[in-house]
Amino acid sequence: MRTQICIIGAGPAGLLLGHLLRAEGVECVVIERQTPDYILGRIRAGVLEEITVSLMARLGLDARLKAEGLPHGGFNLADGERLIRIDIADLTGKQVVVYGQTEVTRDLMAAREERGLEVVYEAADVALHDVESDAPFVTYTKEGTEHRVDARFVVGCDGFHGPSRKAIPANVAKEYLREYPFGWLGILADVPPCNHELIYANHERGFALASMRSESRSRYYVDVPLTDRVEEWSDERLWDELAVRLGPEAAAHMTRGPAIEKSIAPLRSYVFAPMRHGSLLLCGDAAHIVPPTGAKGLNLAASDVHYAAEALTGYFRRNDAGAIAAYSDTALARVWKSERFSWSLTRLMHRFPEDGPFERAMQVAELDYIATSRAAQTAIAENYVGLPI
Ligand code: RFL
Ligand code: PHB
Repeated sequence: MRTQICIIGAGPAGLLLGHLLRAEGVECVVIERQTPDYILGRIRAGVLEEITVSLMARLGLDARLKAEGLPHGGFNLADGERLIRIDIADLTGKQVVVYGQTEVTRDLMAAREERGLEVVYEAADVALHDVESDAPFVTYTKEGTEHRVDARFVVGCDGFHGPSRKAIPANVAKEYLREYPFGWLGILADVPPCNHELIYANHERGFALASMRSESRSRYYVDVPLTDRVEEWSDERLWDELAVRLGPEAAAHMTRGPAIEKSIAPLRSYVFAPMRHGSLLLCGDAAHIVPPTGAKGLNLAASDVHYAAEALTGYFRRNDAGAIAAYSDTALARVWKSERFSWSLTRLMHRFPEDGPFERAMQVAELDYIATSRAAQTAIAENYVGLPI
C-alpha cells in the first residue's frame, strides 16, 4: 500500500492526527497493535485542556463532549486541614473539561468510517524502515500475512513502549529521565464524586486525588510504594485509605462502591529529543511522559498532534517543509514547560521517602505562599488550564 503518511498507534494521538489530516485532504493510514475494545478498556486521563477540546471542536466531533463533559472552573489543593482553591476561571478566564480519555478515543473511533480514516487494528510485528530517507516504509503482519506501507512520512504515536522512538539512532538522540519512588493506585467506581471539583491532597500518609468521570462515576488515586501489588489493595482498604488522606470533610461526602477498574501506574518524567529524525515524527507518549499530577499527558499529545498536523498539511498543501524542520523544537518548547509543571506539582503534593523535616517545611512554606498569593495561584492556574500553543 502507498500513502502520504503512515501513523503508528491508534491511541488518542494517532486517531486525532489521522482525523486532522483527513480533514485537510491528506492521505494517511493508522497501524495499531491492539483491538478497539482493548484500547477502550484502558482507563487513563480525565482532564482536558482547551487545546484538546478545541481540536475535537474543529473536527466537529465534540457533540458528546459538549453534552456530557463537565466544565471545571477550579480545583483544590489539600494540606492537612487546609483546602486551597485554585479558581482557574477567575485567574485565567478559562476552564478545563472533565471528560475521559476513553470517551475522547471512543468519539474518534466512531467517526473513522464517516471521515474515511483507515485504521488497521491487530497489526503484529510493526517495524519502521528507511526513516532517514524520503521514502520510509512500515511493515507489519496481520493474520499471518506480511504487509508493507510506503509513505512520505511516518508519525510515531505508539506510546511509551512502541517501536517508533527506537528507530531514531542513539547517537543523534538524548533522553532525560526522572523516576519517582511511588506509583498511583487508581480506582474507578459508579458512585457520585465526593466533591464537585478535584481535590489533590498531601497527607502525612501520602498523596490522594479525588477525581471523576461524570456526576455518577468517580475516579480516585492514592500513591503507593512501587513494590505494592493491586491484589494487596481490597476495595475496602483503598476506600479507608482515601477517607483518611482526603480528610474528614471529603470523607463525609464519599460514597463507596465496588471497583470497575483498579490498577497501579508508575510515575516518571521522561523526554526524548529530537522529536523528528528524517521522515519520522514522534507525538505524545512516544516522545515524553509526565507524572499524572498535572493532568498533562493527553493534553501534551494533543498539542504535539496540532503542531504535527499543521506541519504535514503545510508540506502537502503548500509545498512548505519549514514547519517540519522546526517541528521538534516547536513541540519540545511546550513539552518542557509541561514537564516542569508536572514535576513541581508532584514534588509539592507527595511525601518522598527520602524527604526529611527540611523538605516537608519547604512544602508547607510553598503551600502557605500559594494560599495567600494571587500571583502564585495564577501561575498554577495558567499551567493547569494549559499554556498557549
Ligand atoms: P497511548 O494512549 O499509549 O497510545 C499508543 C497506542 O500505540 C499502540 N502501540 C502500537 N501500535 C502498533 N505497533 C506497536 N508495536 C505498538 N505499540 C503500541 C498502543 O496499543 C496504543 O493504542 O499514547 P498517546 O496516544 O500518545 O496518548 C497519551 C495518553 O494516553 C497519556 O499521556 C495520558 O493517558 C496520560 N494521563 C493523563 N493525561 C492527561 O492529559 N490528563 C490526565 O488526567 C491524565 N491522567 C494519565 C492519567 C495516564 C495514566 N496512566 C495509566 C499512565 C492517569 C493515569 C493513571
Ligand atoms: C483522572 O481523573 O484520572 C485524573 C485527574 C487529574 C489528574 C490525573 C488523573 O491530575
